[in-house]
Amino acid sequence: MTDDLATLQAETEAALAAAADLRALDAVRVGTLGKSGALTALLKGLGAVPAEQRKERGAAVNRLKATLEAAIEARRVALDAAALEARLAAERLDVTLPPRPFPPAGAEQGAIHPIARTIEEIVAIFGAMGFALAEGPDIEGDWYNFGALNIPDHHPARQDHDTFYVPAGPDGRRPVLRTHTSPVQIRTMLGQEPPIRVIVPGRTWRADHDATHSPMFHQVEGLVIDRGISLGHLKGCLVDFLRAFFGISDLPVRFRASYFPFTEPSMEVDIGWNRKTGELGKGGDWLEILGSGMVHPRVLANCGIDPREFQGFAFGMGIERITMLKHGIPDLRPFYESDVRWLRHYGTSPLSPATLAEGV
Ligand code: 2NL
Repeated sequence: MTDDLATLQAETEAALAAAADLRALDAVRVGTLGKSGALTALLKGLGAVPAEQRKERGAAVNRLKATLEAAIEARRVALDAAALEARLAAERLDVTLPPRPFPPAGAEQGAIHPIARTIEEIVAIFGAMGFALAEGPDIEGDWYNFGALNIPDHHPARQDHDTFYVPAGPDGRRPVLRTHTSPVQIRTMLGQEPPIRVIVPGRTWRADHDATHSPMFHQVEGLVIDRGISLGHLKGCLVDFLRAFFGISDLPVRFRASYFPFTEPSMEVDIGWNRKTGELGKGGDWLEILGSGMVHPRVLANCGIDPREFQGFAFGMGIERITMLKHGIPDLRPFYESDVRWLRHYGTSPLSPATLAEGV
């Protein structure tokens, strides 16, 4: 190797050894192999070498090029490894540290509102049975809230006295604040093919206001549609739900014939309790807890489902009511008053989500 090549090799190797990081390395690479690099200049100069020396000189320059390329790559691998080592050392986690205090020092612990908690519990129970969560708008069209559900035009629930209407728009239709969550099931049936299994919690509205009624309250409804669905499925599903929700494995449950325009047959569902003490599960008295039935064939047809092929059951209950029963809450009004003493007392920790592991 001629002196100039040996010098370039020695200088470049010294520069590589001195390059402390990937940026410095790149500067060496550009200075050697880049457009105006030292080695590139040697390659460009080959044309000026006398013909008889050109072959040998060309081979020597190209050997040096390969050598330097390999040296640069080796340095890059070494610097990469060193950078990773440094990151691993700097970002080391001590998994033996105790958890940070929650809430942080000086902050107040928040709590999950009992209504939200009951919804989480219901969704956990029905979720384990294969139901999907469905939600929809508070402001509904008249047909979704009443018509599709086989509720006749003259029905009291449709009267201005019982229901909140929004002033009519340019099309003359009056939107309604949904009086139940059923319009979400109507939308579900219109939007997807059976089989359908949905659980539908949400805010609902009725023009009622006294010690046991609020104009805004919460409901949860459920809907199952498939081939061959029977009252047996309805009963098994609701008995399992009530026993899981109230945490009483032998809770007595009674089905009693009733009437709803959207189900046929219809049944109220009662649970056993002691009227005097309020204790659930024993005592020989019955307490109405929810409404249910087989989806009326006209409701299925309204949603484009052939009632000769598909059957279903549905149910609905008031969330405030079952929450008050489960936790012995005596008064409805504090649910909406945001009194932190009440919330602290009846709220649950945000760090203990509802699961079925030890009962919800
Ligand atoms: C109650 C009773 C009920 C339903 C709700 C329903 C929904 C569709 C079709 C058929 Cl889309 N039924 N929902 C059925 C029976 C009873 O609620 O007492 N709620 C508080």
